Amino acid sequence: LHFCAASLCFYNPASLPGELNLSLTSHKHPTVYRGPDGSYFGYAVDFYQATADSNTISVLVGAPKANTSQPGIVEAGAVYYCPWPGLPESCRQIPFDNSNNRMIKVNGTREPLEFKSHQWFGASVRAHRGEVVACAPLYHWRTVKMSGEKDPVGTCYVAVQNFSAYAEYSPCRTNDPDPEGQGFCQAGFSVDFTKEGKLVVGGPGSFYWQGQVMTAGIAEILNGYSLKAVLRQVSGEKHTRAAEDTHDDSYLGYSVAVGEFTGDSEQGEKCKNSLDLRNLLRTSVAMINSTNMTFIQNFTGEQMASYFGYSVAVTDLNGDETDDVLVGAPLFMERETESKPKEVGRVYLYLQLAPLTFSEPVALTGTYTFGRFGTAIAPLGDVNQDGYNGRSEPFQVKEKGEKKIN
Ligand SMILES: *[C@@H]1O[C@H](CO)[C@@H](O)[C@H](O)[C@H]1NC(C)=O
Ligand SMILES: *[C@@H]1O[C@H](CO)[C@@H](O)[C@H](O)[C@H]1NC(C)=O
Ligand SMILES: *[C@@H]1O[C@H](CO)[C@@H](O)[C@H](O)[C@H]1NC(C)=O
Ligand SMILES: *[C@@H]1O[C@H](CO)[C@@H](O)[C@H](O)[C@H]1NC(C)=O
Ligand SMILES: *[C@@H]1O[C@H](CO)[C@@H](O)[C@H](O)[C@H]1NC(C)=O
Ligand SMILES: *[C@@H]1O[C@H](CO)[C@@H](O)[C@H](O)[C@H]1NC(C)=O
Ligand SMILES: [Ca+2]
Repeated sequence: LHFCAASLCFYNPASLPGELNLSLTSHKHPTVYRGPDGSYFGYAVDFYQATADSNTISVLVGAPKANTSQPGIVEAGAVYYCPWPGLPESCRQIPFDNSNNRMIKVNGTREPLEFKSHQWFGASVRAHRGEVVACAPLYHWRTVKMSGEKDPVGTCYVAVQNFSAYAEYSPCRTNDPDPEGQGFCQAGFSVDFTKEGKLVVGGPGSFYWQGQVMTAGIAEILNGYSLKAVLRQVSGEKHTRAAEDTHDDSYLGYSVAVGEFTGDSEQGEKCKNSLDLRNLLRTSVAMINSTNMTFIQNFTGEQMASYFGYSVAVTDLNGDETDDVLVGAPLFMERETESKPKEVGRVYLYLQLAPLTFSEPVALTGTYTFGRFGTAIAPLGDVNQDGYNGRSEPFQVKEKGEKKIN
């Protein structure tokens, strides 16, 4: 398997609904995939390989406003499987969930237990070997209260063994409703896999928007899974806890990325913590120990309201087999002397020099005013299987409604 240059660009789904332009060899002959108009096809994308030795790669495309075959549900959102190379109409919806809203009997009357319409399924999607996770951060459920409130807890679905089994994982659908609990969690706003294949789910709305990060094993999610188990504690699940209210509005879990930073096989996660109310001038990204979900260290932005941490990515950029960290700040303003500040966006690169020791950040600044450089960063991974995660610029940046991987 060999790809020459790798370059991915797709247009902002809002400006060009329903079309994804993918080019893995050159800009001249891109593969174009098309989804339904208005479905936000292309909102999330990942590459998928059924098994490590499989010689085909396909593309998974999230379309969070797509209609599905789920009875009575409007715009649930979907994830499409697109063979690559493939024709524009070759993408098919992956049947993560074919069912209607579950119902519950409350005080003698049947009521919906959950609300899947407009849930934004496919807003996040990630693949790891033959396993795929996709989430619906705006999935609501009725809560445990008699009064029947609707809380946007969010939910995720996993597919294993090349889409032969599926299970739901909704870590915030718990007995702890309302904004002060996990009711506004929006689990799956961001999601990733650890290298061992554990799931890492970000829920930025828990605990008055302090946010929360959960991890759970795929095997544990599948083991004993039942549609009837609405409130379910997955064994071995770990999560960060509520902190003092000075941490409200931190949005921990707005974005997550996983890497190895301790020199052994342990992994730490990087999670956004965009605004810390103790000090409104500070924005930061927190590194969390995935073994016991405690904070290890924080990376701090240089500019207030630059949205430092809007996106994070972890990959080995310099080929020394240690994970490095990229942090996006898409609203970063460049201040040139005697001119108005220009909002250009910035991406910071931290090279890991030794376990948990990082270089001073190298800043890459956007070139277009209002280009929001750094909105999305994704390591392309070893798509050409040459042992490097890209060579010169193996990250994806968004600028002027276009995404590129070089
Ligand atoms: C989904 O279906 C509804 C009603 O059937 C329609 O109004 C809406 O435009 C459709 N949305 C998309 C993205 O196709
Ligand atoms: C349950 O139903 C009874 C009789 O219809 C009613 O009096 C009671 O208020 C209801 N309880 C709740 C919590 O809605
Ligand atoms: C994996 O699933 C896809 C989509 O259903 C299918 O096209 C492909 O042939 C399957 N691959 C293997 C190795 O089973
Ligand atoms: C992460 O947590 C585990 C379990 O408590 C601990 O053994 C390990 O030293 C921690 N790692 C760091 C870098 O704090
Ligand atoms: C997590 O691990 C760190 C480092 O070993 C330790 O200091 C801390 O107390 C642990 N926290 C919990 C909640 O176990
Ligand atoms: C990092 O930020 C988190 C969340 O704001 C905070 O709880 C933690 O104490 C900070 N850790 C360090 C080492 O500064
Ligand atoms: Ca490195």
